[in-house]
Amino acid sequence: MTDTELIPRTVIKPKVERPKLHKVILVNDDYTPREFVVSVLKAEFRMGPDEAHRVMVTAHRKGSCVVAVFTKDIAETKATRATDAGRRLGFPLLFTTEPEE
Ligand code: TYC
Repeated sequence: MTDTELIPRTVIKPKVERPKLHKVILVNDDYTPREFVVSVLKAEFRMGPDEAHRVMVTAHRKGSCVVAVFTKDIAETKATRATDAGRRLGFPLLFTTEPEE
């Protein structure tokens, strides 16, 4: 019998699950200026001007556009901050979140 056979073993099964990602969605409205939407996308979501413009135009044409995916906390914080940036200037700009399938 070897020494190691006397040691009771606990088999630890790793139980780590990948956190579910949440989408941040930009919602169109009739009042927020296009350039302001682009500036919020650049500031809050670190987008370059071309990507920010493309996302803004997609939301404008289709009603909404997925901006990015994050863990739940980060998605909600960014959506709130971006929505508040519009509200401070009296715009109805809205960012929402929803879990990815
Ligand atoms: N529809 C707005 C306008 O014509 C621009 C806009 C685009 C607003 C996307 C919100 O999520 C939005 N001024």
